Amino acid sequence: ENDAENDLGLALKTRPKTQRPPMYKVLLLNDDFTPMEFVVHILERFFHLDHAQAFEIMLMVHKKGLAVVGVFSYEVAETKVTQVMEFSRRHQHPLQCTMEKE
Ligand code: TYC
Repeated sequence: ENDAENDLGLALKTRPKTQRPPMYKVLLLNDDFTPMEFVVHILERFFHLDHAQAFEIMLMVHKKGLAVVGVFSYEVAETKVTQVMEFSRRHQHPLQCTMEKE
């Protein structure tokens, strides 16, 4: 904490602005073609979710159109997006993964 003084000479307590790095949501988007089991596999492999959590998030995306998979620093979020996009492309699935500032 910092002490400050206003122009009446009164000591004030002010909070120093602690800068936290911005965090990024990683979003998974629904499509009509990617198999459900493939999405579950992606969530287990790249987001370290157990099978039940992975299945739950996959179903949420399937029903709602998209879901937040996790919240990460910029670098980690970007790595996850790249991993998902490359792995999906390599298996010829149109799965889309994006990131968004929180
Ligand atoms: N909608 C897909 C299907 O019915 C499953 C799916 C779920 C696809 C989540 C993408 O991010 C996704 N096979």
